[in-house]
Amino acid sequence: MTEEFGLFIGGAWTVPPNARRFETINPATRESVGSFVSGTADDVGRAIAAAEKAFPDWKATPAPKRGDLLLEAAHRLKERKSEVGRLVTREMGKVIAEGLGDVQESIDFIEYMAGEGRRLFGETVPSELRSKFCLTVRQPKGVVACITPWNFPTAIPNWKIAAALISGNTIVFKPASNTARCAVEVVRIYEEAGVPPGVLNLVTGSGGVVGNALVADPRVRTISFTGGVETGRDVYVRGAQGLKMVHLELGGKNPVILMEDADLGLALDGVLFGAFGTSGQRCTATSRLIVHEAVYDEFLDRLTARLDQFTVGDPLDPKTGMGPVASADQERKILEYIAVGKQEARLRYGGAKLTGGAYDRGFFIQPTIFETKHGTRISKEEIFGPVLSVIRVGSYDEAVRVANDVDFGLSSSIYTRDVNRAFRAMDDLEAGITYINAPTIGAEVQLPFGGVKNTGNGGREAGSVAIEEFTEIKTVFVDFSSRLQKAQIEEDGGE
Ligand code: UN1
Repeated sequence: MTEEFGLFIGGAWTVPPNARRFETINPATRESVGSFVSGTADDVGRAIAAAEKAFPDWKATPAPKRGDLLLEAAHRLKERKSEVGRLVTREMGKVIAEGLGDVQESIDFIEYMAGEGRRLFGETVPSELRSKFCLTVRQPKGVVACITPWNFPTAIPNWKIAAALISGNTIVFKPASNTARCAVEVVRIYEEAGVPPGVLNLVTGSGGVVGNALVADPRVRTISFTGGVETGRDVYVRGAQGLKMVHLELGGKNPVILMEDADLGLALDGVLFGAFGTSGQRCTATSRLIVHEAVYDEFLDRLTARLDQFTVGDPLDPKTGMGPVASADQERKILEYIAVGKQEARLRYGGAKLTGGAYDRGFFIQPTIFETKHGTRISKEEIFGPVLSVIRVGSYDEAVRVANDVDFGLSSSIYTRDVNRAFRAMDDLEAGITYINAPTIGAEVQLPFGGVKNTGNGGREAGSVAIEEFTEIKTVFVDFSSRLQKAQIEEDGGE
């Protein structure tokens, strides 16, 4: 029997009468993981009302006390790390080391944000007038919507939830449908930690219904969205109608530049992890390898030799290198791109769905490498799967030109031993994140995360800047002169 879960509204798990349901499945086996309520606009309305009701008291709760709640949540998640990590792997398909990493990233960030409860700094700034004091304070925004993807089913929700909570907001959380079970677990952690009723609400269901209702509702002041570009643009445009703050984290087409002086062994490990970790389903995944011609043939030979040793299979087996892709939908899209690649580029490795035996039960695709010219669709569009486009270049300048000539700008990387070139790359690469001698994935939570161009609309998550998304700045002027003082206007009215 598939276990059934409800919505979490106003501090209680509820199943609305006549609720329609959907199930999530394990992408390695197609076994059912859980059954969830397809939330309606009405459910969203109730969740927003609960969040609105809970807001004044949560706002009034001292931020360090809100931090205590986060620490408790982090503590509980730590105790259950292995169980929740396995759940991530079962429902999303990433290998178990990465399932555990997903949970660890949640723990790290919740702890980090707990500390932010004793900072939430404002500024004090001198006044142009005597006996006057000027300062800023941070205030929560109110009810915020967190709309999250399936590829980091605990970490990305927690990036948003922990930052929103410490800032004093109340939340309606709408997770990706195919990782709804993980979302339930995220909410349970906060529930067990004692989050007051209404402060965190969960409405599962489709983007078309639940997401739309959140975006349309005037009571939701801020929307934090991570997902695809098309949906993100739609959320942004429609959110703009209500003059909402919309924070977007969208796609990537992240390059690794491999220069002729690179440590090739180091780069091999990095490219394998960056391109095929999480089956390439990270916004930060290495999807382009831009290689200097002097090391091109050698590196590709070594890369394909390493892939021959790579096992694709059961993600719960610690020896597996790469698990399935996350869903039938993902499999279809990736195979479509592979078909495009076969038309426009040279297939160097893989390029097929894995079949036979246990593979037939899940969504398994070979790690795939294309050799391509810059400018093909596979070299410019986000694939979000285990497909690496390799591009040959003749110089550093050409490498940077190619790296930058895409619509996205999330992560980027260069392998070189030349310190001057490394620092130049730091300046030259158009991306929110640049790695030197490391792959494009694996950002740490205490640093800002986000990108330029179509990767977003200028905001950053993680790091202490994460609170900017979820706070308003209030400017306060305290005049203790006991008389009317006029800024900008001379005392004697003179010129
Ligand atoms: C994402 O894929 O949207 O930097 C997030 C990384 C992870 C987060 C990725 N820490 O690869």
